[in-house]
Amino acid sequence: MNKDHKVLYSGMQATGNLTLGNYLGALKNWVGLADEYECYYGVMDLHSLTVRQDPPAFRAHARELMMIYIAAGIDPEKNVLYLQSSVPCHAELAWILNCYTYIGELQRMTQFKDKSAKHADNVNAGLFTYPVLMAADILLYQADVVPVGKDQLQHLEITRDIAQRFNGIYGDVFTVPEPYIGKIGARVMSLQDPSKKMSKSDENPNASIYLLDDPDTIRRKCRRAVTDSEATIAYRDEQPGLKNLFDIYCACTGKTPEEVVHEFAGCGYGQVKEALSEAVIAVLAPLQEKVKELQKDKSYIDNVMKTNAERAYYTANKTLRKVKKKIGLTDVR
Ligand code: AQP
Repeated sequence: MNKDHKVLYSGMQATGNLTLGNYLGALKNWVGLADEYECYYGVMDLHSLTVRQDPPAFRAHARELMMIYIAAGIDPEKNVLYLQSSVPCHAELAWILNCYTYIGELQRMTQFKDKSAKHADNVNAGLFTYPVLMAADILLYQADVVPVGKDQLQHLEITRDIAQRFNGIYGDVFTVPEPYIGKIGARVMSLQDPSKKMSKSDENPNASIYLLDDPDTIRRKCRRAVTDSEATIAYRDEQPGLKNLFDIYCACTGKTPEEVVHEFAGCGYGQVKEALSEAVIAVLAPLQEKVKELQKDKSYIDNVMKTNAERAYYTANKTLRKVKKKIGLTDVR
């Protein structure tokens, strides 16, 4: 890892099985960034607690996410890959930053409104203060850039506001992060409702292709994907289901929408779905193979989690100590 590089921070929640959306929209684009940036990628298990988790499944998902990061090509020696909960500084800084964040700011967050509507029986305080924990995640590592999807931009904005407010009082403590302007990943929509994004917490398993789905399951889900009754091969907003299938096909094959429309001219939707499933299977096969290998090597993953947690802690604690000193907390160690 090159310490002279700018710092990049990102992560994924360990809420469930990762989808093709998580892969094509984020993970795939993280590979190789370590040549340009000092990269930190968290398995954001503390964030996942805003929704009730089944403890054994949750633990397994967090571990599996770590394996998927590595299987996707993110080298744990060139990047820092770690479990958020293994670095206690996150929760500690989040508490401090809570005291520098206004209720009104948090009330404006659209994700809070969406998620509290979705989990109306469990609108907990963690769901409300989620953006403060996210600010702590980013600011602890003095991140210069954060690759974020459109739906997370508002959270990055509040992170910047909190950092600027804190710096305004105590001097330059935090780097104020910018959104990462790089290759933008594909936005993958639900196979069952193309107006919604493909999401790991979708209750309908046919809506998402999971990264570890076997080939037959992928073929079945593609066959059942919602299209339209126009029976026209075109790439346009009026045919959102087909457009989504083409977007996924383009992301998997590297082709452009024009090339793809040309390729399938005169075909039925069945042929598009068949070609799509084979393209997805081909993209996921090497990743699945690697995950299988990693699953057999328990001590390797244990060791990655331990050593990377230490590397992350070293950086995070440096920032936290500075923060504590600035605000007047006593350091007795
Ligand atoms: N459908 C998608 N298309 C493109 N990118 C996507 N991402 C998520 N879904 C799509 C990107 O994946 C990263 C991980 O996000 P996260 O785990 O923090 O949670 P999320 O964005 O809320 O993703 P999910 O799958 O919808 O999770 P749940 O269901 O747990 O809320 C982000 O970079 C995101 O942009």
